Amino acid sequence: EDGLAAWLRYARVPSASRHLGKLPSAVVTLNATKGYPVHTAGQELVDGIGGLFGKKLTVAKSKPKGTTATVGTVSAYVDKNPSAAKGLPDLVEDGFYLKISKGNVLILGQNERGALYGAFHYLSVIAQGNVSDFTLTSNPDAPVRWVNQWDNMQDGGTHGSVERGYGGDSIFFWDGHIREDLTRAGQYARLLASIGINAVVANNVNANASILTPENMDGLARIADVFRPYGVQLGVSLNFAAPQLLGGLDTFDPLDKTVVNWWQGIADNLYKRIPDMAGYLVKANSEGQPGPMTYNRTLADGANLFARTLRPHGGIILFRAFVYDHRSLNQTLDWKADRANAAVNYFDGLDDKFEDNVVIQIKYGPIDFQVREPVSPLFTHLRRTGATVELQITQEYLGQQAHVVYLAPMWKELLDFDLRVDSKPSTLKSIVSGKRFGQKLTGYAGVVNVGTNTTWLGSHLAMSNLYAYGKLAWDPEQTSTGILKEWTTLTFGHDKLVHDVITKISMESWPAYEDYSGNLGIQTLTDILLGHYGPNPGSQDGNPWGQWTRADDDTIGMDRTVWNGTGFAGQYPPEIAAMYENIETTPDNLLLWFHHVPYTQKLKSGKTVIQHFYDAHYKGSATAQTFVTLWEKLKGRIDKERYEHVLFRLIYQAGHSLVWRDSVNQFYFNKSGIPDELGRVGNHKYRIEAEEMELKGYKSYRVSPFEAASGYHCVV
Ligand code: BDP
Repeated sequence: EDGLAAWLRYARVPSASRHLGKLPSAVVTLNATKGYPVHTAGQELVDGIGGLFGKKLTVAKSKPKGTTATVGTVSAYVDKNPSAAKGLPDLVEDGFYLKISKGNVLILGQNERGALYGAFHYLSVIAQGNVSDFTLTSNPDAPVRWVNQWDNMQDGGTHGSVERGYGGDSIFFWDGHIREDLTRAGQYARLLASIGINAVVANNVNANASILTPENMDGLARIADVFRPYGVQLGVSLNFAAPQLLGGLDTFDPLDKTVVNWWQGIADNLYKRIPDMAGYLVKANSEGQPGPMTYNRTLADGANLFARTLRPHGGIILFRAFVYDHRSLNQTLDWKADRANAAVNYFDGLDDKFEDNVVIQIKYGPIDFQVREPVSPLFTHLRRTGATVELQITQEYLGQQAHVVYLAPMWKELLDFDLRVDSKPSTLKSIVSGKRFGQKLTGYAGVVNVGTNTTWLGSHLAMSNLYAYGKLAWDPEQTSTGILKEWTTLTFGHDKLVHDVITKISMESWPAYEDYSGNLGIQTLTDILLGHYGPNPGSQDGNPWGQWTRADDDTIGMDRTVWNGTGFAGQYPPEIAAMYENIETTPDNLLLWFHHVPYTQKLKSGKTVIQHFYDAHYKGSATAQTFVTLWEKLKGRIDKERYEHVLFRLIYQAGHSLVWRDSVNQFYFNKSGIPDELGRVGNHKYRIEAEEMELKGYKSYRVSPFEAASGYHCVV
């Protein structure tokens, strides 16, 4: 079990032979064409029921004798059975209808993709051991359910790396070109289709203009070809300066006629090759990327340029709200500088300026995928223009797949958060479903940096995050534990102990990580300038990328109030602004996000901030130690390959959580000089420093930041 099949293993269910009578004997596909989703659905049903139950199905064009699974679009079905139309429910785009009755299965999609989703759903239900009759109508909560890969076409001129990818090289690119062998890309599309994802942007948001050469456009068409059987559409990230970088024009001004024509040519050429292309993703004027503001044009001018070239082809553009100037934000120069303010400021006044095929893609929080952020207030400012929420399945700031962090509970908290627009219920999920403000194009974008590693993400357990992302984008009402249960059964089988252990580890993992990496809303205290991985609280301040802690010897936290701080709290609707403005009503877990307080500030729990820091870091890392012993209970209950792989990582996580604990605690102890009430911090009297031992074949090195190793040294 190398992980390649993920949750689509179709492993034999317990007592399979007892259920054979409740299963179809043949598959009928309606108007199926090879290379399109209805045909794929037929194939999956044959493979799935064969694998799960050992029953070999035949594929028939018309109704054979015996029980059948019929799969197709509603219209194909109604063409053949006009009288059935009345009994069928209303489906929205990509939705499906399932009717299971005594071994006969009817799977109808609003479109071909919906039919495939229905087939995957049916297979998932029976894989979980449920072969009883049921009827289900399932419609997606939002139309945009995209994945963004951050794959580079080339890296130092040699191969395709993945920015913030922890699972190997790109499955799409190699050596500046699209790979010849796209088998993995097809397998990826299959996984994504099974969780309702309908488009993938294959190249990095920090886009290389060379993606648009004729040769690479041909390559993109080959990617679209391997996606198409699964109903996954291709999207492309653009470099705003491509007219200049690639096209040889002397400008990339979005209002310049030659630029507009150049981009129209690009859209026409792409759609000639890929008639069903989903559209574009654009990162502009952010972190050094070019954009319309270079020419004093608005972000709307920039987005609309692409929207208009896509309109004749039916494409859409996801335009990112992650816009800020990392050079002008230097808190040492300006106490009020706050990157969190950037998105709302830049998009101010633009809501009614966007074309209707523009969607604004907004990261869940105002900064950047931190372990705890408030919901971005920009969601409340766009009422005419639709928004997608950008989630990060890749655990960039959350342990990079070397730490288990099950993210569904965090996403649920964000999606359920009520932003109280106009003092009315306004949960994030109701905004990104389009229900709250009535926009048509809204939804979800997930950064998923899979790679060539057979585990896809670099860790078997991290795949529950990808699964949960798709499930929540389809239906945000599902529970974190319910999704996890499904995923565990499909990935590891039915053993109760396996379920108990994976549930316990997963559900404790985000709180534990928050506890040992950065609590009370101070954000993930990672190294901010390099890899965003290990602890380096000192690196957070005094640089323009800034997740700033504003820590000094007596105080900590970022004052984002209107009355005294950066004013960020005032970007929320009044009820929420009032809650965050006041220290008494700000929840403890966001205290340091919104307020600058003494280390001795009392929390609602009665503890001081600094004592909470110390305790939380001990608590979180203690929880991580238990993951190892919990997992060890599963020896012999799951296959050796995955057991060992996960165990190795959990042991590593347990150790690294101690490094986190001691670094962060030591750092704030040094700063504040306030001792830990329990005498633990800075007191390692039973610890033996490796560098003090006799070393054969090892050398001792000084460590930076010093607090990341006891005694300032590590041994390598
Ligand atoms: C940051 C990542 C960087 C991305 C950027 C983005 O570190 O690699 O390019 O976000 O989302 O978190 O554009």
